[in-house]
Amino acid sequence: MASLNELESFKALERHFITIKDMHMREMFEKDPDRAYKYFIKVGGIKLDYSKNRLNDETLKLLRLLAQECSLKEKIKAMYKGDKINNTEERAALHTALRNKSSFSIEVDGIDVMENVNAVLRRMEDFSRAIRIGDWLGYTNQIITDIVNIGIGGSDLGALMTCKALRNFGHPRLNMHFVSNVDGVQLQGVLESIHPETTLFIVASKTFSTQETLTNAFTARKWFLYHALDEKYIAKHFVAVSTNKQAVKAFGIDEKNMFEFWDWVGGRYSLWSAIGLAIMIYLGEENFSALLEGAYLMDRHFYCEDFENNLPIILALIGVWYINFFDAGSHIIAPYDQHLRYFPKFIQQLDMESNGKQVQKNGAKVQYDTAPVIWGDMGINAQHAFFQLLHQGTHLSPIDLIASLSKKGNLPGHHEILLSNVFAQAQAFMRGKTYDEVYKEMINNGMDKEKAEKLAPHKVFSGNRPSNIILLDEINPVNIGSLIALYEHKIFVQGVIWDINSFDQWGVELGKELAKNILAELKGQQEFNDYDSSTKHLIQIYKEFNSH
Ligand code: G6Q
Repeated sequence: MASLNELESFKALERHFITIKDMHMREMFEKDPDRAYKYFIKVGGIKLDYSKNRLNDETLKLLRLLAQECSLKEKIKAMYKGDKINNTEERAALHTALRNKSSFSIEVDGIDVMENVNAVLRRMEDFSRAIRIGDWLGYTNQIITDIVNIGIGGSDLGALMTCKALRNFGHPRLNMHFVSNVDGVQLQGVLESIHPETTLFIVASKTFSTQETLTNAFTARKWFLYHALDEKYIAKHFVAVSTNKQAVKAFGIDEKNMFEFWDWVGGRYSLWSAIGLAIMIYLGEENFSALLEGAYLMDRHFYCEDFENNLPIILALIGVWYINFFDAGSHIIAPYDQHLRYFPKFIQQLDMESNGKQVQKNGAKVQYDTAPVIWGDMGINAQHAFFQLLHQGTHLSPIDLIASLSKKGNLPGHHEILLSNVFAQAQAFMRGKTYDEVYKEMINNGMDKEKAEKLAPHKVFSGNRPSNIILLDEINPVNIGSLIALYEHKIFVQGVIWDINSFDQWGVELGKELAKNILAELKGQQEFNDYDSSTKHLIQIYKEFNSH
């Protein structure tokens, strides 16, 4: 594919950008009050208001042309039918197969994957049911009360985020724990709060070779055996989720206690697979199925709907507009619902690990920006912290404000406050406050002219700062499934536009590789001399500090 910036539609967008870049959204709303209705879309239980963006019909038309010129339609089809679109690892990216609720078969290397997908789902269901109804007993015949998921990155964040998001649907007896950090403080804290007789450990690792996960898993195993005294009890308290049968066996977990998935499931796209075992145990098989249903709904929408009415495509193109034309280097995710507190973290991995790339699929260096820095936090708290920069700082930082419409479960009076803040923030980002408005307000409040003139510049908000408002009808498994799939597809579309491989992650390798020698050095097992002076110095400081 030609470089993005050489495409006709890209050049047309560059010309169009010059005509629109200084236009204020206030003006756009005044000229076209209909934009609130025009730039609004609803899919299932998710609504998007994208009217508060620096764009018009022409912008959207040109962005859609760009998507066409990048063969987006064909590339969506290729992903869904199992083509090996992850070209550097020669793998398909088939998370859509994991929630394929249709009866269509999907093939990889000529083999229908749906049979295996459904077989593992059935096994997960049987196992989850047994834990939930108390049929699965620990080594002293007690029911399981605590689940500890040991995994990191894609084998942690999806399950953690979803369990927290859907806490209201969780089994009241089950306490969920997630251990990812190799800093023993985390595991120790969990071990101090659980009992070996009533705990199930899920060791979740696609490769089953991840240092942090295996270290935590071995420590947990040791702790368990210290209490249980007999290895035969491991089978009642440890299960594995992995693609690597041999390594699971070598760890001492029986194959019948292993839940399989496949190399075509990327870590950060894996919560729909057996990696979601913790989710299924906590929520139950029906709610897990509803989660898949919600994702499937978004998958169908993404596949079938034309570009103009396609939610993930709209979100993706708006993002491209800011990144490649306005030079916006970051994007903020701000949920206004306590359940979604891990959502920014989850999207941070999903987006930045997928699209934080610097070469096109053919290896040529990109001549344009790719993924923005994704950051964010609970919106309501962030208003009292970093929103200052978003309102008055010098960077253009587009933001997604995410909230649920339903008051259900909230304390009286709280939900209205929450939602009024979502709407007010988006309004403030868009409108801002001019010098005249600020000045007049101060004079009307009785301030003297001289003081008002001094203070006014500090109280000016330039506005014209873009936001998307994403409203969920309510927080439930279907809507959470749709929301996650929405972002997955948004990220995919952007990867297609930038012609990068969204499904590999070579960037995480170098540090891991270098850590091996340094670890041997810190343990005093080996000495290497080819470090830079800073690394050498740091190693020396550590050794000296711990030598007495
Ligand atoms: C995700 C990444 C990465 C991965 C972890 C854990 O897409 O590949 O976050 O999930 O490094 O890997 P394992 O599941 O193999 O332990």
